[in-house]
Amino acid sequence: MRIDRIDIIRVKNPFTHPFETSFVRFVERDALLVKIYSEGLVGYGECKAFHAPLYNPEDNGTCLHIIKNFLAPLLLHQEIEGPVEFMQRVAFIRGNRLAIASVENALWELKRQREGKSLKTLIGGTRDEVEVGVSLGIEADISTLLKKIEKYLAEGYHRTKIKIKPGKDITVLREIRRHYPDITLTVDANSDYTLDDIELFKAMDDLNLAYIEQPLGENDIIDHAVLQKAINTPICLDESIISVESARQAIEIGSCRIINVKSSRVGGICESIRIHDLCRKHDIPLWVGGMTELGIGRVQNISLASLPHFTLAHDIAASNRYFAEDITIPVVNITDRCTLIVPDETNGVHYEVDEKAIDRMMVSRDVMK
Ligand code: OSB
Ligand code: MG
Repeated sequence: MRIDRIDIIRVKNPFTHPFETSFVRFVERDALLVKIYSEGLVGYGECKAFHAPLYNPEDNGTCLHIIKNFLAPLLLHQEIEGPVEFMQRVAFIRGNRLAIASVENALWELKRQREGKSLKTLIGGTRDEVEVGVSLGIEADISTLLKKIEKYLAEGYHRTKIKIKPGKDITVLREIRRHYPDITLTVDANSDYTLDDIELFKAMDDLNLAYIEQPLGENDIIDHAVLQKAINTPICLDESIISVESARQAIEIGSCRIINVKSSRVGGICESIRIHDLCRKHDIPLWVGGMTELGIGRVQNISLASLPHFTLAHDIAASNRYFAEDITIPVVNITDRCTLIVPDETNGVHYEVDEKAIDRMMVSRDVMK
């Protein structure tokens, strides 16, 4: 395909309720959209970076710079076969995976349209629908959190994940378990602890958590292996898994027993498929992680989750879990079984981009042609 024009659109969409993690309290989704024009078609990719480098080293500013000055020039007015060839062209770039993934995702979307197939079919997905879990932020008090848990359990969410940070962890979790002894419960520390906290994690073994997500730093895969040997609860790595190589190393030294895949964090769908295949071989269960994405990213996550070894509930909530308005038609919504139907060629499930909604949310636009 020939690439004719690339726009980078910055949008802001307010959250209906603030979402607090150990690293920041989000009040809006500040995101970049990459819009690639090719031979009369348009493919969008959503960049999953945030306004600041808080979750990983990239942010919207660095992504805008990388896309504009390094990625777009590799494509503009050139022929390219698709996302696989794009990944070969960007192999010289170190890191900057969120930026690379946003363009890679847009190229998958163009490939999908050109071939008249679903993303599920293109990547070899096998599931018709996928189960959804909810990720709940840190709240000022336990009663507010308990009310939220109740609300999402009533909606049928298959797994309840609670964000924790030092000082807001074991006491909160014990209280949740007192009210809900049997629910599938997990925690996400977003890298906010160290091995000095090992006794705290040992104490969590009594809480029957399905997993503890990313307790230690992004680069601490050795310390994660030490921690995993000291506790019974499985560790699920998020931030630490940035490539198939880092997944291989983490599995080899026993840093985790579960992995959450975000196609953005690992540089795209091509790399996500490699991680999927590796983890399938090693029997490491997988689920698709979320970044409070807008609809474009959310829809691509649903298709990724259709791969056979994504066996655990995903952080791909209904759009209304975060937003009053979104950028797809229809907006992503759950079934009465709290699942998401994976779009394919036969089931009539199809999402269009809501250009008018994007225009309402737009704060800037860079055009390259
Ligand atoms: O660590 O999984 C995470 C949100 C922003 C950044 C990192 C994470 C999260 C979530 C929310 O947990 C998942 C979602 O519903 O999108
Ligand atoms: Mg996480």
